[in-house]
Amino acid sequence: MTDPSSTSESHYFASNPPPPTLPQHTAQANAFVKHHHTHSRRVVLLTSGGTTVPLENQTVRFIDNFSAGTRGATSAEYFISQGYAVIFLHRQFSLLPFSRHYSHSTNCFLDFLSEWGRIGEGEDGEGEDGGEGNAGGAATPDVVVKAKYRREMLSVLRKYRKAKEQKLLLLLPFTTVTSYLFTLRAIACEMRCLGNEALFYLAAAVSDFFVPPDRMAEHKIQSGEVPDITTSTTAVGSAGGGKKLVIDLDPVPKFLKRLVEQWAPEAMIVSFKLETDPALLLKKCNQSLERYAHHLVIGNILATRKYEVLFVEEGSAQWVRLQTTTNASSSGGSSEEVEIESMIVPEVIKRHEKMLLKKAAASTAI
Ligand code: PAZ
Repeated sequence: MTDPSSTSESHYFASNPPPPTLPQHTAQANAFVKHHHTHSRRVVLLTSGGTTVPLENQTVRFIDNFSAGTRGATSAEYFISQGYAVIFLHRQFSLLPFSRHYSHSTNCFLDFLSEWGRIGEGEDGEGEDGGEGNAGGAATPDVVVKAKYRREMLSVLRKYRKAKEQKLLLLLPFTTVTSYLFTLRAIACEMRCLGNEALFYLAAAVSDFFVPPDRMAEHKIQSGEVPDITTSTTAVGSAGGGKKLVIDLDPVPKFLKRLVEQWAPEAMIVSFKLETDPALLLKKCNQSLERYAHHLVIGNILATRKYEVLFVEEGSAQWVRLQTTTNASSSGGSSEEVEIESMIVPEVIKRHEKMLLKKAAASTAI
């Protein structure tokens, strides 16, 4: 009997246009994978951020979700520090590894800087250059990092440079759910040569629904007009005489099954599951494991995702929690805060290593 998910997935790829960036991103992934394969380095495909669902072909409006890419960008740094090469498939303009410490924060990055030699610029330490300033007055002052941020920034800078020099990070952006899925499929196929050295860490918040192309409005939906009845995004008269935008979405086929069974059959696959109702979390994680038969589901609740996550594997469920409930999100300032990804990533790697050992033992036993 034909698996219905396989036909809906084939239909999805046949009926939606691939992103124009696909050939370039595939070639980049190919070169990256080859490079690290020859250096016997493990590679993780890490997805991060939210996908959009466009409502118009020439997109003015789209549906989005909350994800800023914190989990993904933070995890990428820990994978790199553990010797993995990272393909970072991320929502365009979401947080990036390393630069995340100084972007999207409450501080503008300019707040970390001061002019070299200027004294008494403000009450929060500006001008405190440790006595090295050119108070004598050079013609063009230099821009320097404020003393109180230097240690932390130097540490981030060194890690970033090392990752760049060793080519450990490949940044591939997406925006829509369709471009995400096309790119995920293409990269997974490029990674097949890595066998079980490949790891998938799927932290992106991917839309479950989309507007299929045959029902997509070409131009900006006009609030004053009732569009063609055949379009899915249809403005109709409401009971009150005003206009209502009714959006008719189709389900996105479940791709995890395809990833596990066909695109990356030997790799270790870790998915994330987000819920808002704690009573549902374990059940949904178990359902996901049963349905897709992959290795690990990491469950998290929207409100507490920065402090605790639930590791769910076949036959076991285990909470991983931070000791304190301090907000560990990046502020660029203190290095004291512990990020939960510093606990998640080593736990995932431990399981990856176990899987590699098990497979190695099985192949020598044959
Ligand atoms: O991007 P972020 O750090 O704000 O959020 C991370 C997350 C909650 C999107 C991620 O941990 C997650 O659960 N991703 C999968 C979501 C899902 O499809 O259920």
